[in-house]
Parts: sequence; structure tokens; C-alpha cells
Amino acid sequence: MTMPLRCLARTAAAGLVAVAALATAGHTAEAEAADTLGSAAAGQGRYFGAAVAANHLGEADYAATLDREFTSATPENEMKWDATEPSRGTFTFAAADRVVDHARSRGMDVRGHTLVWHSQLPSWVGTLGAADLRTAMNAHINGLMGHYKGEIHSWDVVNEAFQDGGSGARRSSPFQDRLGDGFIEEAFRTARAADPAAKLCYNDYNTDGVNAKSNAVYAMVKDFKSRGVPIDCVGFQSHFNSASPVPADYRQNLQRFADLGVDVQITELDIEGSGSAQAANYTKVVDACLAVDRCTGITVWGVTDKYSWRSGGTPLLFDGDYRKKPAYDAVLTALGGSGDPGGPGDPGDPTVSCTAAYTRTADWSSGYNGQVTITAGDTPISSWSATVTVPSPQSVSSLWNGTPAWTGNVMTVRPSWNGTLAAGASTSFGFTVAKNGSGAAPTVGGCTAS
Ligand code: 9MR
Repeated sequence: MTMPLRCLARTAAAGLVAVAALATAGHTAEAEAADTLGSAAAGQGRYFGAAVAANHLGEADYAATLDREFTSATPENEMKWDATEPSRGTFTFAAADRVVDHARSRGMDVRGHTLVWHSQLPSWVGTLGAADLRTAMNAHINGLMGHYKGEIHSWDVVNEAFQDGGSGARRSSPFQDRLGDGFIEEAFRTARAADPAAKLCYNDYNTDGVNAKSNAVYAMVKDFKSRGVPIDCVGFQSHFNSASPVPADYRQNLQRFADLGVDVQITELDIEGSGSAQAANYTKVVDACLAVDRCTGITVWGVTDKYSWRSGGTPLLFDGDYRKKPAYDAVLTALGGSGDPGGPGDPGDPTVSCTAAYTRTADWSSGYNGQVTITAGDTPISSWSATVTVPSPQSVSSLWNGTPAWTGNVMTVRPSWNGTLAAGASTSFGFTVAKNGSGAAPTVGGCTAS
């Protein structure tokens, strides 16, 4: 829905707060048992959040997992500039409202993500001259923060304004290129006036350890604090994989920022991998946050592997069927919680597992056939799933002995008739791919079994 700015006051705030209070009481009761991420984190004085996509809230398992486990929600894309002000002065809040209303009616806090970012920026912003751009940036901040005034615990005011690599320089963007370094300060000052109760954060990636980029952010925050520029927190995205592992000096880096007098938050955590190695990395992150008094909360970047932006790397705490992974158990334990040993995916359950092995069984000029063999581990399984990432511009024209579900170019395949496998037994599914000019191999992701 598209509405002119002047119509946008959210008049239902009082009602939302009343419902939120009731739902918060539910979280308090859970805190005694500390058998969810949110309740265990609350026992440590922290929130535990997830990035949430409005279009998945209608999926019962997605909403149930979110509502049971998490105490904070970050709209994954719905508050970005292209979603909220696609044309100048016309604000569209319907999708973001769905996330905010869902979260707040269940007692969750909401992180606002994000006000000023070079990406997911509608093209009209890049056409403006300096004076006009400054006006537009401030109007965008005021429009968005005004709409959600009093409902957001922390805002990512500026996102990813520093370049990767060794220079510590600012990243080129319409804001940087036309307004210079001062755009960040101006955005924070405008944000403070727009919603004085919200914590104002600078958020970035590859700043998780001590390095040239984090040094540059550190220098900016130090400067802001010394000059009274309003900044309350720094967000560390923490997207990790084997090429970008959890840094050994993660805690030390969080601590040096906290020592500047700001909160630190882990804002977009995901760690590619599986099993005990992934679990051990999650433990490192939670331990680092708990060791820093001003690390006020952790947000994982999604609820389930199947909807992750890196779904092929299975980087989250719940698998595609919403089962708790070893990483979940590790986080819960690190937070001081204790799982229900009888629950699915908890320690003590027999370890169900499977492997997925890919082969190309036929190849011709315009296409090929792929086959994935699923083999059960040491325990019988009743179901499995595996991901196949199909390189662009290829497309899958048919699939047999499996049921596909698509997210972008990632195909998650589950059994059609062949879910049940004895220990060590195998089944396979096959598919035909139209090359569309590329013969590259697909990537077959981890197998999950139940
Ligand atoms: O998870 C988001 C994905 O759905 C979007 O396609 C993508 C577009 O840029 O943004 C992802 O979220 C990003 C976040 O907003 C900022 N930090 C990096 C995140 C992962 O790309």
C-alpha cells in the first residue's frame, strides 16, 4: 500500500503496548525454565533476535519458531529505502508494519534496519544534487523514524559506509560522494531528533576483529563521542564462513568499542557449516558477547536455513524443517539455558544424519542431467533434505524422485516417496538442467535428516 507521508502516524501504539506487556509476561515465565534462546539470553540480560521476512510470517512453523525462541526482530528487507520510499516523498510501510506488528504484539523488541545505506537504494536518490540529497536523506530518516517512533529499540542509522580492504577509507555512495564524510554525522543528528528514545547504531561487516576497517569505524566513533555527535551503539554484522572465520580477537574488538562508551550488538550473525564445527563457532560468538558487559544482544540473520541469504551454506540455528541444529544447542548452552532432552534435535536424541553426493550422469551441448545420492548415517532416517544451488543462467527443467522448493537459485529437495532409509542405505534424485550458455557444476549443500 502506498500512502502520502502526512497520513502515516501509527495511532494503534497504545493497544500494541498493552498486548506486548502480556506477551512479555509469557517470556518471563519461560525465563525460569530458560529453555529457549530468548529466555536464556534474558537470563543474561540480553535479547536474542532474528531477521524476519514479512512474506514468511504466514508459514505456521516459521511464525511458531520465531515466536517461541526470539525476543527481538529485525525486518530483513522491509525497512530499506527501496521498500519504504520507492519514489520521493511517497512512503510504503505495509510490509514493515507486518513485521513490527507481529513482533510487538508478541512482546518482541524491534531493531530498525536501515536508514542510510548505499544498497537497496531507489535510483531517484542517485540523481540528486548535494543540497537536494541532504534534504532527501533527512526527510527519509524523519519519515521512517517518525512512523515507528517509540516502537524501535535500536536503529541502524548508517550501514556499511566504509570500504573493505586495507585502506579504512569511506565507501563511494551518493551520500559519500556528494555530501562527504559529514553525511554520517548529519544522519545521526537527524535521527536523534526524530526518535530520542531509540538507540542509534552504526552497523558494518568485516569489522568483527581488529583490522583496518574496524580501526576506521573505531576512529569515527571515538570522534563522535568526543564531539557529542549522538551515537549509542555499534553493530557487528558477523557473517562468518571458512573464508571469513570468527576472528580470534572478536571479544577484544567488541570490548574496545564498548570502552568508547557505546553499546555493541551482534546484528546479523550467521556462520556457514554444520554439526559440531558450526556449533563451536556459535559458542565462540555467544561467549564473546557475554564477556562484554555492553554487548546487549545478538541477532541471527534469519530463522531457518532454507530462507537464509546464504541458504547453501546452512548458516543458521534451525534447519529447513525447523529442527534445532547442534548450533542451536550450543547457543542455548552458552547462554546458560538447558534444552528439553526429549525435544526434537536436542542432545540425547540419537544422531540422525545423511550425506549428499553429486554426479553428472549425462551431458549434451544445451543441457545435462545431475544426480544426488542421499545416504543415511548410522541411524535409520524417515526424511531428508538437500540443497542444490544452480549457477546462473542455468535452469532446472525437470526433477524426479524428489520434491523441489525454490529460493532464488537454490533448490531444496525433499523426498517424494523415498524418505525412509535404513542405516547406511541410499536413494537418489535426479534433475535435468538447461545450460543457457553455462556448463558450470551446481553446488550441492549439506544433507539434513530426521
Ligand atoms: O538478507 C538480505 C537479503 O534478503 C537481500 O537480498 C540483501 C540485499 O542486499 O540484503 C540482505 O541483508 C543484508 C543486510 O541488509 C546488510 N548486511 C548484509 C546482509 C546480507 O547481504
